[in-house]
Amino acid sequence: MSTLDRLLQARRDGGPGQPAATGRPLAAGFWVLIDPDRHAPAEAARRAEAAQRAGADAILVGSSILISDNFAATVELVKRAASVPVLLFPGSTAQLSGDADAVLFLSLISGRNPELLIGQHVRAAPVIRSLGLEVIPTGYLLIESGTLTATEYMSDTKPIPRAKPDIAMAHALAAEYLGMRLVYLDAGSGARQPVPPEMIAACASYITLPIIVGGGIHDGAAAQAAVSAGASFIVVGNALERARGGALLGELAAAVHGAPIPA
Ligand code: 1GP
Repeated sequence: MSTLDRLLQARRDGGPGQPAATGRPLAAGFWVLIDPDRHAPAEAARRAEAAQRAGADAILVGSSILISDNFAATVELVKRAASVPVLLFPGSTAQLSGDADAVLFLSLISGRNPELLIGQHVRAAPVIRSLGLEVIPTGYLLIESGTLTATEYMSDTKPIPRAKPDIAMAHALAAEYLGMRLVYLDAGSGARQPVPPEMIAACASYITLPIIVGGGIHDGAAAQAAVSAGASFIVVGNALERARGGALLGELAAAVHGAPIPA
C-alpha cells in the first residue's frame, strides 16, 4: 500500500496501531512537523516518538531554510523512532532523503516564482527517482497570516489575501485539474493567524482533493475549527516546540481526531 493510501486509510479507519485507533473514522489526520534546524537528530527522534505516542498520524520533516547539517541524520533517526509515515516537507532540493516514506512534491501554486512552480522540481525529480521515494504531488498555497513568515520571505512570493477565499478556491481547483493528489493551505510556520476557517470551508466545498491545513495552529480550538471547516489533515510545528509540548500534543490529537466530521 502506498504511503498516501496509508494516510488516507488511517483517517478512514481510525489509524491501526494508533492510540486513537477506534475503528471509527477520524475527523482528520494529525501531522507533526519537525524542523531539523531546531533540534539535534536524537532529540528530533524523541519528539517524533512522543508525537506518535500521543496520536500523531504522520511526522513531517522539513524547513523553509536549512542552516544546520542535521537533515539526513534527522530523517534517519525519526524514521527509526516512528512507525507512522515519515514525510518530507522540503524547502529545497537539499532536503531529500531515501529514509523517508514519501515526499510532498510541493508546487507553490499561489506564487508566480517559476523556481518553486517547476524549476526545483526538475532538479529534484531524478534524485527522488534514484532514492526510490514515493512522490505525493501537492498543490501548495501560501495564505496571508498577519506577519511576514519565513516561507513568504524565502519563497519570494505573495500569499493569498485572507479575505479572498475565491482566489484560494480557484488555485485549489487548478491543483486538482493539474492532477495533484493533495492541496496544502499553509499560513506559514510561525503564522500569527491560522488559515481562516471560511477559506478552508470554501475550498473544501469546491474541490474533491483532501486538504492539508497548517501554520499558526496553537491549540485544540484552532485545530478543531480547521477540521470542522473541512481540513483532512492538520499540521502543527511551532506550537509544539514550546515547553507545553507534552500536554499540547494530547490536546491537539484529541481535537483533530475527535472533532465532528463535516457533512
Ligand atoms: C508550516 O504548516 C506548517 O509550514 C506548520 O506551521 O509551525 O506554525 O505550526 P507551524
